[in-house]
Amino acid sequence: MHRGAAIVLACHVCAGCAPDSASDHGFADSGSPGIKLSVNFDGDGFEGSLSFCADDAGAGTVFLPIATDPVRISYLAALTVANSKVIWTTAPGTSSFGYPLCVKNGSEISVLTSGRIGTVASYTASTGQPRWTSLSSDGPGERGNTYSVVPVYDSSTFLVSHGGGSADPSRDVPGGLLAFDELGRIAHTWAEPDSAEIYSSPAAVPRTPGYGVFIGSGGERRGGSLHGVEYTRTDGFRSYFAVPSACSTGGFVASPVVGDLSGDGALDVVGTDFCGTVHAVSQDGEPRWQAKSSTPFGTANPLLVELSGDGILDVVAAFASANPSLPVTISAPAHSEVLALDGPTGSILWRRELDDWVFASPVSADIDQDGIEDVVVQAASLNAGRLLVLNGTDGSEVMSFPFGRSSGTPIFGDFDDNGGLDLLFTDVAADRLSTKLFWLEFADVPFDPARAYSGFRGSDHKGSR
Ligand SMILES: [Ca+2]
Ligand SMILES: [Ca+2]
Ligand SMILES: [Ca+2]
Repeated sequence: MHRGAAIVLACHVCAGCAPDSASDHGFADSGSPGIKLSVNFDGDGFEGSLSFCADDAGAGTVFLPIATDPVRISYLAALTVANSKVIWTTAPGTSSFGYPLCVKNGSEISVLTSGRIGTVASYTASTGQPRWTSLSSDGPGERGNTYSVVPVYDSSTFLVSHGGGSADPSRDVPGGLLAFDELGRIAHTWAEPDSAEIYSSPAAVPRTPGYGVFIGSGGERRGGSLHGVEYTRTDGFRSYFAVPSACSTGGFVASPVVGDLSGDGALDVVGTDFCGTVHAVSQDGEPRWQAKSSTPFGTANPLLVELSGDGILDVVAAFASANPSLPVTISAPAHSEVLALDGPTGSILWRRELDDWVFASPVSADIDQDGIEDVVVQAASLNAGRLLVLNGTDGSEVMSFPFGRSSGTPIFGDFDDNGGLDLLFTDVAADRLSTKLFWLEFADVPFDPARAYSGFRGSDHKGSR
């Protein structure tokens, strides 16, 4: 169905990177969209979400966090995808996690990135020059990880969540939120009321008198809550609702998303927990519905997308039978369930079971051009991964590619400005020592610059954290 797309493979630097060829990747030379590029990176990009920052000319830079263990060799890589050049990488130890946030201040573009050691750093986007590093902890574990940074007040203030990871794997650091300014100076803090850890990133939407901030707490071994927190620049944070996870053995690891699920114009919040449950509440915390998966672990952020034809957003949620952080569960047979749920009611539109783990957040575009959005998921097993396009109407497979082992979210765009829809995604080697970035073009699918391809309000960071 997508004929004639040229397959062009290039390969760029990194130690031991040999030129690729189409045959190395097992791609047929017809019948599938074109692989335009693959780039190798040393290190583990499993948990890093891609971001793309366009400049005024429409060209731009792709940022990829490599959150390799040990943390001291983690780094952020930047490349211009149009010519496949890696333009800079940060120094080893400037660890990176979550979704790198592009910030435009006049003609100056910078990127904010979080670390696994309680830090946030700002770099000049064109050169990788450090601008500042803030929120430094006294040592690993004080704040735990920091996750995706979210802008509020026209990017004069930024919010970031932290918690969870510690240098001592038996200890989970209590979670919280920080608000800081464009120079990294902390203005306000919020502590998770039950001292639960945090692994998710906040969603923030305007809500009188400031912002409604939604964050999931709890983690991989204990319960937590989906919190509604008010934020104002003058008074800081104030908790106003908390919805508990459905079990005491898992909290909200995925990030919540925000959209109107009932068609009344008011925003709702959707979170997935580690108990196989999707929670939909109003942005005031009133219950809408819950839906249940037979598979427990929700590391993928839910996707809000209209699938049913009624013009109201629906929910796609993915759950896996293993938690990538816990070896005891990853030795279990790979299994996952992708649910499409009617926005107003939570009833199941379709359910798709896979013999892989879906850890990454789904994204959507109308790949088969039938007028209904299709759902792109990355499915991982111990040794391999694949990227699947599921028909948005019934969950059946539209097409698949034999790469995509990652928990980072892929991104849609038109990176070569030729009008054809492109997708960037990563595939991490089974030994987690190297990561390959793929650029796919769906040449027959027009890119629509007016729409957002991933998520819907809140959690625009798209990250799995
Ligand atoms: Ca709908
Ligand atoms: Ca479709
Ligand atoms: Ca393109």
